[in-house]
Amino acid sequence: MSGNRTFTMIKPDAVENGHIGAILEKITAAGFKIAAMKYTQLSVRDAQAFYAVHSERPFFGELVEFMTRGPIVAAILEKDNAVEDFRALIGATNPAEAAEGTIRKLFATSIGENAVHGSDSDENAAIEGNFHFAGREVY
Ligand code: FUP
Repeated sequence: MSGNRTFTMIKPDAVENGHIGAILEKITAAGFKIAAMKYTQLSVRDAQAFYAVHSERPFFGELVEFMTRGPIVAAILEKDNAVEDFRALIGATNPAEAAEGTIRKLFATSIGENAVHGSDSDENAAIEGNFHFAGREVY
């Protein structure tokens, strides 16, 4: 059964380019409720831990550098079928392959700087949400 929560980050590129408001508008217009949210900057250690699954990949160093270069917006989002519906809303990892109207198609510039993160499973949504938020920060 699919869960009703997912985790997202508006990444440093989208923050730098002034897209926080437009992205939150797309998210709420798609029916997601905000269960938790914060504006914060990842340390190198945070980014290495968050993306540990990619630690052996050739792009890992660049990914960590990118994700730590400026602030992000981290949020837990709530909706039926949250993980799958949010992945559909953001589009493919590579914006060149993302469907029209998706957040990455609209706001991302490259596969490395792709504007938003969305959890890929209910299990990872819970792990990632717990990484960023204490229980009392989730409503
Ligand atoms: P996604 O689940 O769509 O965020 O994509 P992945 O988990 O596969 O990748 C996580 C992040 O690694 C991406 F958002 C950007 C970075 N990445 C690259 O820089 N190059 C790649 O070829 C694949 C991923």
